[in-house]
Amino acid sequence: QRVLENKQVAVVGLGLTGHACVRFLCARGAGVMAFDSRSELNTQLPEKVEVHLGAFDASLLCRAQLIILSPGVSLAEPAIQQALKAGIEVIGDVELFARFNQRPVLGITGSNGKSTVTELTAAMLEASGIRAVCGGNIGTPVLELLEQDYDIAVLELSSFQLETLDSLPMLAATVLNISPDHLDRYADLQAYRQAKLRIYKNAALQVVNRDDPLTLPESGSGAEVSQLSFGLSEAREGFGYQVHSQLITRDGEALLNFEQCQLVGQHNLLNIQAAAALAFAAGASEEGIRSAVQNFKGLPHRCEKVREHRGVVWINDSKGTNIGATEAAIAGLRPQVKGQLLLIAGGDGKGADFNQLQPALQAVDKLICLGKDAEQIATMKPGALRVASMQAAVAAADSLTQAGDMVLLSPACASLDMFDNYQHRGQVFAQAVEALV
Ligand code: UMA
Ligand code: ADP
Repeated sequence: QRVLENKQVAVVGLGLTGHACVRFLCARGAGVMAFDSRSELNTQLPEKVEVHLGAFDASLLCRAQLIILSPGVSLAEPAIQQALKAGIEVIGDVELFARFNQRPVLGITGSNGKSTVTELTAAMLEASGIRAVCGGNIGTPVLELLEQDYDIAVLELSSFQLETLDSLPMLAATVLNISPDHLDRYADLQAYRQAKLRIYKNAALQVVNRDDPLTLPESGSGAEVSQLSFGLSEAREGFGYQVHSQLITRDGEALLNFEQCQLVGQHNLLNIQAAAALAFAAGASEEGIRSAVQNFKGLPHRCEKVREHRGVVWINDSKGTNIGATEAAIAGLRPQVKGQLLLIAGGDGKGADFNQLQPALQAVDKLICLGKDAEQIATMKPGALRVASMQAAVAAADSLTQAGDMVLLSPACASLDMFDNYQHRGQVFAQAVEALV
């Protein structure tokens, strides 16, 4: 704790992360300067915190001895680059957590499935009598965990959080999959992938997806580290799947039957295996793992059924915020649809190339697009509709459907062009669907 006392620390970005950092640093006697590029702040900070709003001022930032960068602020930000050049250390909140945390950690990253695997892993541990907490990108800033009572922290880590993390030892870590996302912050897919692979750096066990070679660490790194794989194929070692019996296996032995799980779709078959691999590494029991999976209903806004009305099923996958997630949702749900599948998509595409969504759209009968990048997505399917609001999207879908059809909201885009966040987008969708009844 003495390390922070009287140290001048700059907190950059005053969202969830920044506020947690300010509280943590103030409690440990640091002198805190707080920066946000917004011109107004609608939250209260302790009086002794020096707040600077508006464009980041490098000369002010350079007065700090340590900078804690929020994940939403890019390391490439010119003022941050200037501070780095001046020799000031720049870290993220997870690195700060690493320097104070003394309890075991499991780490989860990937383009999709992170929150599902994080929650499921924690449920498996809890069902095995191990107290687990979830934190990180899932919504609870990691520093807040330090005050809680638990045996193991299960951390969802985004590529942004991993960029500024160096020294967090983990019992096990996984990169679930890599598909294009956040290309407005990275030069290309490889740069994004490199940020994600950082999660393996201090992990005693690397849990990799053998169906997605991009999740494998670069050869030569960490040769002495153990590695385990999961995948859709049968496997004598690690985790696997027997299609004919629907059994998920561990080292070739039956672990649980996928038919008895409430999660559906191939992507969840992988999510379950990854969670089991992590939970075993942290001491969970087979029985705990089985019962947790069987009871796990999935998280809100992830392929969540809103309701059935006039024989039409309405699904909210508002958390489908990139092309890979929407592809998985279409592939996972299509087998359940007797009639037509309608997709509502669009929002802020974050620089994605929507040509990559085109093959998946062949399994969709009608496409309804909204938001900033509606036009780019609409050109991927002949006859696509463009609408101006979620209410209009739901009304259009309602007029086009009959019993046996399914309407899926899986935007393949971030929500911030039209909504507060993905939860808000999902709520507006659900309300519009309820209003039909
Ligand atoms: N800000 C600036 N300048 C900038 C960018 C942002 O000043 O250039 C300010 C904003 O004005 C705002 C604050 O920074 O006041 C927001 O900070 P932030 O964007 O880092 O967000 P937090 O509220 O701190 O939430 C972050 C994660 N958000 C992002 O990475 C964008 C949350 O993940 C996470 O739950 C939270 O920390 C706790 O760890 C959300 C997310 O969208 C769910 N993550 C992305 C994703 O999943 O795709 C990576
Ligand atoms: P994340 O936290 O990485 O955004 P979530 O668990 O919240 O992931 O799931 C978001 C969406 O991504 C889901 O609704 C689904 O459409 C898709 N998804 C979930 N797991 C996977 C996976 N393993 N592979 C591809 N897509 C997935």
